Amino acid sequence: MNTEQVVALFTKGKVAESTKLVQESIDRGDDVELILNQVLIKAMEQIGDKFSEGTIFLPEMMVSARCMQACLLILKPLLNSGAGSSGEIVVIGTVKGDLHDIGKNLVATMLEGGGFRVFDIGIDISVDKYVQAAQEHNARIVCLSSLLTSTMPYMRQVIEGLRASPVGGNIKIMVGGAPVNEDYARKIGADGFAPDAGMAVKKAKELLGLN
Ligand code: B1M
Repeated sequence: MNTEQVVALFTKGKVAESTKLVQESIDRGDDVELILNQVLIKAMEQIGDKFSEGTIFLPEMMVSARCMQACLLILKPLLNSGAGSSGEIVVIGTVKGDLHDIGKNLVATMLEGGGFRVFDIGIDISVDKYVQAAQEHNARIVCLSSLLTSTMPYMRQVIEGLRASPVGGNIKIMVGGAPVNEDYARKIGADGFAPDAGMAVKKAKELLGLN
């Protein structure tokens, strides 16, 4: 299985063939993290580049997302192997105006695998909803995801809203998503940034002094 094959199947919306390829790769004993990071995520990046170049359009990006989600369903039990439960509570969501959830779902899966209790509050999440969820679930960490340069600034509003809320003193806030970086995270007042799902687990543990 290689990235080009996956890009070709994804952009044609071939869900069954895509999942078959992933299953065969697992059955051959290929490393699950390599399948995820070196093939599937790389394929989605190339699909994004093709969209930017104008060689594919929104429908292809939408069917690609469907294929990716089906493939991740196969990988999920293998990624989510459980590394001892801390039981610490994380609330995660994609910020208002942003509908991208594949990366956010992956971060949620990996955090669960890392022993956290995760409440995924979905996409297009307003400041009020983050605050409400953090209070309701008594969260120790709130994770914000943003995939669009146009929705990144909203993360600052969420951070300010959370800090000003009654639970503000008790929570750590982490941010991530393709256009986000460490500098930006610091600038908007986040406690932590993670470039990918694996690092999100490490960062969450570090912020709570677990390990
Ligand atoms: Co969209 N899209 N999209 N899209 N899309 C991007 C993001 C884009 C870069 C493509 C491109 O043009 N090259 C571009 C954004 C450009 C920009 O902002 N400058 C873009 C655009 C423009 C758009 C629309 C505006 C297109 C349009 O309508 N004209 C539109 C916006 C809709 C909206 O949100 N309001 C749109 C729509 C869509 C689809 C619905 C078709 C679909 C999303 C489906 C879904 O999510 N259910 C889609 C897709 C699939 C993509 C690309 C191709 C792939 C994203 C993805 O799933 N990657 C994407 C291209 C790209 O990212 N290069 C693109 C795989 C995923 C595993 O990676 O999400 O990065 P990622 O998550 C990673 C890390 O970022 C990190 O960990 C994850 C796992 O390792 N991470 C976190 C993520 N969240 C985190 C939170 C944390 C920590 C780490 O908290 C602590």
